[in-house]
Amino acid sequence: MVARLILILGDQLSDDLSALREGDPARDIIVMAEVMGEASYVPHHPKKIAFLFAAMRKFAIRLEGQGWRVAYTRLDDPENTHTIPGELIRRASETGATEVLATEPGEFRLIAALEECPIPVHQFPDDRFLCSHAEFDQWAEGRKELRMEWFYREMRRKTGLLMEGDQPAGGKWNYDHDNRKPAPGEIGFDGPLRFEPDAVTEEVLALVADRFAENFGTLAPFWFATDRAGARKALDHFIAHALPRFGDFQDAMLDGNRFLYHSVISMYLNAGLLGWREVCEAAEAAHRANQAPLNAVEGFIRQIIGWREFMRGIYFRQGPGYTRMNTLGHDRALPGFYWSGETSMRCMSRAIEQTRDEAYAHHIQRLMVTGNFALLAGIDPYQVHEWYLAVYADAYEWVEAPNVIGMSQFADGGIVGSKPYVSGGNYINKMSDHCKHCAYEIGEKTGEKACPFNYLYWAFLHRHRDRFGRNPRMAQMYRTWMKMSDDKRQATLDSADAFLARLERGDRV
Ligand code: FAD
Ligand code: DLZ
Repeated sequence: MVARLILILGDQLSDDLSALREGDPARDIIVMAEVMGEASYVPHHPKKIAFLFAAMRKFAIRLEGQGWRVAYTRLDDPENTHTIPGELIRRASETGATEVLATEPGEFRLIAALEECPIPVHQFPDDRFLCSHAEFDQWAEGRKELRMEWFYREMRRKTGLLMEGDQPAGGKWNYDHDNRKPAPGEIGFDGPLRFEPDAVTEEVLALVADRFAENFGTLAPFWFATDRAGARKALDHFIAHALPRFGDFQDAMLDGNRFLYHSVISMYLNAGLLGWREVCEAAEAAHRANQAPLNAVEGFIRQIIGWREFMRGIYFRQGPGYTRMNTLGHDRALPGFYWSGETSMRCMSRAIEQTRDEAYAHHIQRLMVTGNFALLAGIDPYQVHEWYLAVYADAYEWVEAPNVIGMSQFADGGIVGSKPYVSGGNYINKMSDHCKHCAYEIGEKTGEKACPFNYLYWAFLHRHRDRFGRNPRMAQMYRTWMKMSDDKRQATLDSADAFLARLERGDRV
């Protein structure tokens, strides 16, 4: 029988991949390829590239150990065509294969490239997720609004996670109310489990250091797990040492602590080294063994079977045009300090520095610091999207775009969220200790010394009053704005204009 090719992409490193289930080790040849087409469609963080290449190389070795033949292309292979379709064509001509089995990629760009490939590519659903495209569409059909909370309850019922019969454990679906504590003085967790690079990883690190030296982000020290066993250890470490306090301080930020009680497993989940079910079951087991409280475990499981699946559903339902949405008409260029960290706003510089060093920032840093600033300052959402896609080790379009275009920038006009996530400096001050170290004054509302989030927030509301003024969830804020004296409102708008002019001139802000 003629051999077939089985394509495995860098974020498809799972034993239970649909394309592998369709294949036959005695007949088929697996194709894996490090290509510039994927490594440079945005300037990925070097840690992200190194993580994926090392994990891909080790997954190829694992597959060979299971009896598969693997045609693996290294980045520096002189024959490398540097695109995924190019590598499929090359391997087909080497082996005589006439068809390809693939699992659907997580990005429309690559789905289209496979559809256009001269060799027929059968794309099987990526069933490593809980909710299929058809199931999400069925749930969404006919609803006036798509809200994560309703979707999440369906997923709880479907999985039986934290369920007692048909009722949620503890009597409530959602314990978020208990999960908004400000930054604690001390953190009793040393952060994610760190791994020493082995020989395979060292070789990749040398390659990445050589080829991607210009990209934003530091490569060393490199501490990620790069195989399934390591990723599982990192998960177990989180469950044992951080999960119990995950809920309480989920929204907190600290100037001197980058991870607080977060799991830092998104890059492993998204590359396929961990699966949603084992992660959620490990958390649920900790709760059943009285090792983690319900508010923490419910909050954690909601992120995975709720937000993560919901975001994927939105991406695939909205289609390829989603990343270009710009409902608010924002068009300012992304400020240079997103790439240098050189800003006097302490919360921003800390979030960007840690992004540069770790290819990681936690949810509230992404949403309420760098995302909030971009939205308040009216930055072009497509440029914001490209930045997030490049700088985080967990970033793939299916999950990054709905978080950025939808949740963070409101560029989709309310498909993901019913109101924009915007705040003045007070929120950041309440949830963190950054403001104590900041060059700006959090207590000042106008003028050069005032925290820019303060006046940009009101200027944003004012600018978009026609759109948001009648939103019941924002009515209180508009009432507060209208209660201010004319002079105060004018001073606020003047401060915002002056700041944005400095930003556009490229002055340090
Ligand atoms: P934890 O806080 O420990 O949460 C546990 C897990 O829940 C995460 O590992 C992740 O798999 C899942 N999760 C939590 N929130 C979300 C969410 N909103 N959407 C999807 N999954 C979620 N997440 C990505 O995986 N890739 C991205 O490219 C990405 N871009 C984002 C951009 C913006 C502007 C925002 C606001 C959020 C983004 N997120 C993204 C969601 C979230 O910030 C990260 O999943 C989380 O910070 C990863 O860190 P963690 O593993 O420590 O998560
Ligand atoms: C992100 C990424 C990078 C940096 N490099 C590769 C690569 O060389 N080969 C590969 O197969 N996949 C890579 N990826 C992951 C793909 O970009 C990802 O599969 C698509 O964006 C779909 O999610």
